[in-house]
Amino acid sequence: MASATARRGTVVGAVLLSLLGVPAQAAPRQSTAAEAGSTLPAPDLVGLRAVLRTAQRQGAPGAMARIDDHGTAYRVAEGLADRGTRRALDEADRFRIGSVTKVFTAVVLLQLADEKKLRLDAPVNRYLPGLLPDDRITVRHVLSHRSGLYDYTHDMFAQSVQGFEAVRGKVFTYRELVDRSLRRPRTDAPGAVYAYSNTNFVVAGMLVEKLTGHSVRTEYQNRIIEPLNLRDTVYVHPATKIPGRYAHGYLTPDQAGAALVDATDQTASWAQSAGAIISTTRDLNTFLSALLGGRLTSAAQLAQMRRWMPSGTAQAYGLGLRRRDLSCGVSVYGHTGAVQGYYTYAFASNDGRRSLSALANTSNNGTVLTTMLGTLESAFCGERTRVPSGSAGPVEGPTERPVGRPAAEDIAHGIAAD
Ligand code: HEL
Repeated sequence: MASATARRGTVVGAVLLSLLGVPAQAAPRQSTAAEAGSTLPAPDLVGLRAVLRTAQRQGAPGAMARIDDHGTAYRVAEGLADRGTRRALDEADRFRIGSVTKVFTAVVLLQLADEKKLRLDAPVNRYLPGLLPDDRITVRHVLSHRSGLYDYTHDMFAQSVQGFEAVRGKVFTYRELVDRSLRRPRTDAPGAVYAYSNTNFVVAGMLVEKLTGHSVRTEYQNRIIEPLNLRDTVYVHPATKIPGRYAHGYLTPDQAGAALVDATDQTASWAQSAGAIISTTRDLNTFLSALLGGRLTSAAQLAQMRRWMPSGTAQAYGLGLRRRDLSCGVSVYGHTGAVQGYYTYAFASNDGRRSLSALANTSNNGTVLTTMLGTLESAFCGERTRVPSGSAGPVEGPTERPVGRPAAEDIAHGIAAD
């Protein structure tokens, strides 16, 4: 299983309640013994490699994962970082993490709550007067995707390649993005239901900038990146290049059989505080371990992040944080990301002592996205949930669904299946 190169999957020992307006079903979930971390089964590295190879067969040029477990790092990578040069994907490669950015943005706001500069149940309009058309929309609604604000990316990316090419060089102000959302009716009353919308985390970015007087870039840097020494984590918006060593990202066109589009260079301005951070698997594991380990916010604010709303099959959403309930009964906490060319999974155990970050360098390929969910099973459930080689199911199957339409993922409208 282990070999000398990261591409072959080197295994290396490394040094390393309802008072707040939340409905009853959102009460914090009790941890099980298995979630305590120390009782987790050993990671299944053979199964992990099989998942990555399957993603590759299903259309990802490359796929990789890193598990950090009580100071030991396990790295597995398959395939290519760059189809042009045929350079192998490597764990040192940076990539666009998409909506995993939302966890960073939420952490900054919860730190501001710790500093008494922000109240989660205050209306957004208290801090950004006149921004939203309804004074009942609170900061908590925004961070839990219950604002009812329409997701402007539904229109923007209705056609994947054309939509992307139209914005890849554009620079938007936050207000322009919010205005795009407000041109459409709101989807629900404030607080009514969970409905994922990037608009929420654009508003969150505006709150960060208003309350601190600094750019989100400065706040990510000072509050998270520097304290945790995340050397490969950068926010370069509106620059289009990923600095240093990076994996290229390949967008899958909507038309079956059309050539992949290299989507690496873009402003990611449509995403900004909702999805424009660049990082590595190592840094994401460090970040989530620190968050779940209680080293980024007070225990009280972390508990707020972990007040769950159901958000689909075997998953729930807190404040900028997803919970996924795995087949072995273990729940893990983090986020997923889908930005053109890159699918990311970044999750940690209840105590933060085991973390998994995984990348497939393609997007708009729902089969790959669903397959990559298997990295969580391998990392946290061990061998018991390994899908046998050659069996039916997501792990060996060809692309059976139209591209861009994952089966069981929690995806914004117009992005994937209902
Ligand atoms: S979608 C998600 C994921 N989130 C949301 C956000 C992010 N990413 C986006 O909103 C990007 C949408 C366009 C992506 C593009 C592609 O696949 O490259 N798709 C299309 O253009 C489809 N027509 C809920 C999956 C998350 O996990 O939170 O990241």
